[in-house]
Amino acid sequence: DSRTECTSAVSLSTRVSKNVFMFLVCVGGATGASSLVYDSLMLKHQCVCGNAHIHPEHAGRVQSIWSRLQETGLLGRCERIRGRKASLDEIQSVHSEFHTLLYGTSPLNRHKLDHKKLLGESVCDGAAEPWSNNDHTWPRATEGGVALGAPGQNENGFAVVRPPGHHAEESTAMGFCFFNSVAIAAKLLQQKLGVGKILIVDWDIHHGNGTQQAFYTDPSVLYISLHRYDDGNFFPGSGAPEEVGSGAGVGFNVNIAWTGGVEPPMGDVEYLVAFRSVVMPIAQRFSPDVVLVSAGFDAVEGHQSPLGGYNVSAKCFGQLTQLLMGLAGGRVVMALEGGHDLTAICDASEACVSALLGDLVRTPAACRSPLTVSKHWSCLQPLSQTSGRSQPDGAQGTQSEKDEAETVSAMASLSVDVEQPVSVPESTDSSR
Ligand code: X5A
Ligand code: ZN
Repeated sequence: DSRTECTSAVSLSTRVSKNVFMFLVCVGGATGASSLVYDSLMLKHQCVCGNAHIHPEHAGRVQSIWSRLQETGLLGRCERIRGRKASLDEIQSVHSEFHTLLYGTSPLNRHKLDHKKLLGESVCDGAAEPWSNNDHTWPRATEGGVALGAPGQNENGFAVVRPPGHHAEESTAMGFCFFNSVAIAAKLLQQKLGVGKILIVDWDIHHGNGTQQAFYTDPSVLYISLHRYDDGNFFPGSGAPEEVGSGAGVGFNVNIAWTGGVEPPMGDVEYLVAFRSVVMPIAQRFSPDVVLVSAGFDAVEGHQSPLGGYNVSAKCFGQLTQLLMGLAGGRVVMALEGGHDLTAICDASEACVSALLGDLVRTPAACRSPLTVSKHWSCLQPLSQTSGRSQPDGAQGTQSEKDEAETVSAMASLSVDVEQPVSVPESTDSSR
């Protein structure tokens, strides 16, 4: 069971005190705005060993991304949202009281907990797992921030947050995760802001076992994860395609579980095809009110096993972002999960924020203008409208025609070799 390594992580983490942040994620601003969430408080979460470079999940991750967004001018084009601390009650929308107090309060506050268990030996065993935190950063660095509002039409956002959350279960911290930020955001959107249906897309290379657990019986939250599975031999070991939800939630848990290792590694083609053939059709039928993305970037080229192994390009995640923006009236809110190669996570974050801002993702010239061949192929009509942040609303062409055109366009812009579908031109009056 590949979760074993995690068990040691958890037992270690219960012996040390920590500062865990829960920053989130939901945005609300002027119509059409893109928002970014970041707070330097999140830099304080670190191992007591103080040896940041042996821990892949370190403060430099979010610092680098934030710098990149600044340097590229993307930051200046977004609204900045400051998170606020989550209340213990809010965290308990997903986590048990014990877990919430254990990771979300000062050691001095933990009167309900077993102090021997908590304050026993405080060690870093040198393993490449960061959990423990430094009491010196107390008390400011506690629970982190939480939803500020539901995004409106064409509002979207990107939360540059750490630590990640999607592995955190009701009462279990694992895989660098303590509180499940995205799951908490989804609960709060529903409970406090009256949002109905929420789609969570999780493209971190690891299965989001915590998120799956949180909504396994819930038909109002559709969880779709793409992850390296390898028949259960890749961390965390869960995420089989047979795990489809239970009770009222049957069908609302979708595991796109890659198997077959890394020879060859999965890449842009597989991710685009999965979106085209599974993610988007299901998502369109579900018709969510808001889309949350557990945006881990450890599937991006530059990450080796066991923290990666795939070859998806950073740009591809921009394309996937653009596809998701066709859902929920463009209300797409992304939160960083895993990924530790700084170049890769900066490139991918840049691509996603750029897509959220509506920057044109290149489409083939043959499809772009009404004066080209698209005039003679009605199936290409929607492509002429894909610039800007909104997707076509289906006035022309069937959904599957639109999907096809979008995938072809996305692949063309990524310069991957795909066989173009061979078909006969439609009758001459089809261009009307
Ligand atoms: C969030 C994330 C990876 C955990 C791997 C543990 N965690 N070996 O990517
Ligand atoms: Zn991951």
